[in-house]
Amino acid sequence: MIWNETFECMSREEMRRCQNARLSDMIERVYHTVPFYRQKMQKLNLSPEDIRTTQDLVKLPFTSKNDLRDNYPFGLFATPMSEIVRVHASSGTTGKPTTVGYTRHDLQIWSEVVARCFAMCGINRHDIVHIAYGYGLFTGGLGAHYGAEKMGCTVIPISGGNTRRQLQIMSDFGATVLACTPSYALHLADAMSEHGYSLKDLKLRIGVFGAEPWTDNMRHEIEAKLGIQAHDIYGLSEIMGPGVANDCDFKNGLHIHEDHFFPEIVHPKTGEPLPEGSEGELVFTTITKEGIPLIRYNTRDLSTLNYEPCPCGRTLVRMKKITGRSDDMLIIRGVNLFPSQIEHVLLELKETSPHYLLIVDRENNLDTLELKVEVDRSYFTDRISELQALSKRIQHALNSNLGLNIKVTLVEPKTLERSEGKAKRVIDRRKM
Ligand code: DLL
Repeated sequence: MIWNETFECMSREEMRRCQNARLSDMIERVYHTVPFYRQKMQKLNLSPEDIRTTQDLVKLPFTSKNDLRDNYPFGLFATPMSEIVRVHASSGTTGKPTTVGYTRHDLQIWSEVVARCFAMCGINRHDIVHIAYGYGLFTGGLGAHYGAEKMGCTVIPISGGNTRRQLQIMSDFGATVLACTPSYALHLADAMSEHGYSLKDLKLRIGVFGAEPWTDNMRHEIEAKLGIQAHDIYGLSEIMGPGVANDCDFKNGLHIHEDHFFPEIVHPKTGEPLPEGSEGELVFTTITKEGIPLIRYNTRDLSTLNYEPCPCGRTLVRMKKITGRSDDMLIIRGVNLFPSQIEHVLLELKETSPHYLLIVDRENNLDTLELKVEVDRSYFTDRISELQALSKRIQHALNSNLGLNIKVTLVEPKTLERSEGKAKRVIDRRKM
């Protein structure tokens, strides 16, 4: 089933026309409502008339996560707060999250694009959709929820955590679709036998997995263990949330809803737009969003664009499964984490020095984190109880700031390896 044939199967020519018209409207709007963009354009001697087609976009600079941080919390919103009906947030590079706001119209578009994604996966209104993405400031839970409801599915808004209960509800309610991170899907699959479930207790047929990088090997493993078709859903809070792109039955790239999110691939070092087929940073311009329209937002995700027609019938451009990031952002159990956020927390604590090493691993398909941190010389002691209390305090500070449980191991001053160049702060041992 194709959810919206008009937009998903347009000719290239029609799509360009649609994108150009929407882009001009958006530029006109933000020029008059968002001082940040107006000033940028004025500095470059550009007026809205200079940006009429998607090809003109190169005249404008990129927008980054830092720009959102510098305008925290609502400085980039393009409508009065009375028009904003929802706010979400995701990790920033330091203490402040990046915040996004949605008008009612934005929420309608978000539901539409998620419904399109679900249709690409083969989901229909008879499905019972178990949503184990987190609900809250994270966009995963509510984003998937509204899309599934729009489609008319029966939604189980279970949110994340509590594996035993997830299995029980999935089995008792007869869920046919599972939506969660791919690593959690594998964890659920592996935990089945321990909790007394087998595949015959579940009616699952489709999985909608995203929010973190995963490989086709993981896809095959999940499909075999859960007896389902596993699909990849991509998105990010800044652009909308889940639903920016999704793969169809052919699983050969994710169709981008380019009538709402105009994609470019640029060179990670020079920022130059790259020709079709080259790998680079994925950049999006939102051409219909009202709450917080973003111009040339650099996601730092690495991918490739493919404009070849797809056998599924959709003409929407496809992005290759994300192959990595051009910055140091980690995704831990679906939560985005920048090492600089850890540093930020450590700097607030006088007992520690900012010399640390973060070790990321995966146990039973769940990410684990260990932080080795040097105790400041003036606080170093041989008393085990004092050290234990200190590591608890650090763990608590990390948890309340980052929302992640991190095992803290204190080490003596000057024991972590110093590097002459860029400090090595992270060892990622996860195999995907
Ligand atoms: O993770 C939105 C989302 C929720 C997508 C549920 C899919 C499903 P953020 O927390 O802002 O938003 O994180 C966005 O996560 O820039 C990518 O680095 C990564 N990411 C999201 N989906 C995928 C995916 C949500 N399918 C960041 N494959 C993005 C690889 C993904 N990475």
